[in-house]
Amino acid sequence: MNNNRRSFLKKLGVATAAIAINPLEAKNIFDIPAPKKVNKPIVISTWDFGLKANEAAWEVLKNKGKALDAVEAGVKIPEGDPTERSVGYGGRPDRDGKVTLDACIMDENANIGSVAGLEYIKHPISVARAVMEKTPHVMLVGDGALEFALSQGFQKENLLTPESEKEWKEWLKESKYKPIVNIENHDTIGMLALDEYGNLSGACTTSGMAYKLHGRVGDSPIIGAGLYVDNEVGGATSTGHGEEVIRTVGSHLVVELMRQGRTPQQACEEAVRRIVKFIHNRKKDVKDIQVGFLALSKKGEVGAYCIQSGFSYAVYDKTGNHLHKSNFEVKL
Ligand code: SD4
Repeated sequence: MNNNRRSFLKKLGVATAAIAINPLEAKNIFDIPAPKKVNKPIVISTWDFGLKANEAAWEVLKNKGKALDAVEAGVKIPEGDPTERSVGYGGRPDRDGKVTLDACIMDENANIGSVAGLEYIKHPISVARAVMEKTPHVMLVGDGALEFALSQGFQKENLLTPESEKEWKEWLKESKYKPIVNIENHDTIGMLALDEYGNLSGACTTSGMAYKLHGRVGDSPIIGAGLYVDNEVGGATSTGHGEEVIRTVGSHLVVELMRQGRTPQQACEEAVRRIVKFIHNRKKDVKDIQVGFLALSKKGEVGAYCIQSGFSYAVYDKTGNHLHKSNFEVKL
């Protein structure tokens, strides 16, 4: 065999091997075509405090900023607000009086970062983003998360405000863990944004269930449970009893239902019904449990649904910033 022929076959061999390894590389048949008509930019977030958070996110989006920057800026508003008793600074503590924070973030390229049980840092979402961008890992917890945050220049602060401390001391008198639906558990800000470039990102941050066991982790910092984003399909986030959301990998479920053709609204409804079914199967009382899902499709369509009345969400798009009441599954 002459050299020319050998090198020709060698080249051919390499090419063939490449095709054998990834036959779909040339044209990925799983690619979902980009939608033609898109409502963008848009940002949506959970609960009434979503309105203020959306304002900060919109500042980024309207100036052609990225969805990732928008969601980080947005959720930092309730994180930094001591009057919001369920997120970041001023959040209700666990049963030991410690404010432990959970947060995660996900961008259009499936980059993810998360922290759980993080103490003393006002903006856990920014630590989650630093985990995503500056470490080879996706999740840091407890002391390790704190050490990492300090190494990145975050300041150590006392997050337990006098109001939260007073309430906690009251709670200690009976020490019963019975979260009040829509109050002690209306904790979490989940936010999803679609930017001018058609890219999606999401963020989720909370102090978790008030008076939880020290070390308890909810759904909010768990990618797939409290937040999920697939840039071809849409994103979803959740609020409420994290244990129920983890059980169903709720936000991932919503996104996968959208991939199968459900609208964001239909997907949220189906995910809530799955949770309600599991509650019944486990013979728990649905009246003690709240879960709400919020979803945003690649086209900029919004969906929201919850177990029982009381969940609200805010939507900011070209028509303005509006608060909505979510429809719900169970009438009590
Ligand atoms: C948690 N899902 O820690 C959070 C709490 C929450 O609305 O969202 N409440 O389980």
